[in-house]
Amino acid sequence: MIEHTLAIIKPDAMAAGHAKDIISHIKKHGFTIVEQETMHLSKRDAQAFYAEHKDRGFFGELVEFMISGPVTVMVLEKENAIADWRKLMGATNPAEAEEGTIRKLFGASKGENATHGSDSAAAAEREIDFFFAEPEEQSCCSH
Ligand code: 3AN
Repeated sequence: MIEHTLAIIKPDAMAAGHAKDIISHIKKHGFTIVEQETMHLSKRDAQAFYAEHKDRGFFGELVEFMISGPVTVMVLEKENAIADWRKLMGATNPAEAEEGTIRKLFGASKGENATHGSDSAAAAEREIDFFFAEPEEQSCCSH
């Protein structure tokens, strides 16, 4: 089934100049980028986007990191896009990610791990709407 998923190139990878390489990986693996926008999230945006993690110990650190610089937010389209993008990103912890995955290549730590990807169909729908719904229905952004 053709699916859509939300991908984010996080501030660490943007600052290190890896965005182009990550985008070429994405294209090489058969994804079509149907939306793409570079923006600087506000604190409110980042807190809302990661609301499901608000009770986890790293929430404050995660929010501060995600607003520390610009991010590139994309909607990816492909057969089985949600699972395939998670697979191409690799494990949350780059040290445990498989060779050749984006987090293995470009991630530094569990927090600074280069990219985000929706983890389910429900999350993909919510996250895509968060950034790309019609303006009057959007939760984000200050851009
Ligand atoms: P994933 O992004 O692989 O779905 P989750 O859902 O476990 O990973 O974590 C959500 C976000 O929180 C990830 N983007 C990750 O970078 C961050 N995160 C997870 N664990 C930690 C941690 N121990 N310290 C800082 N940030 C973390």
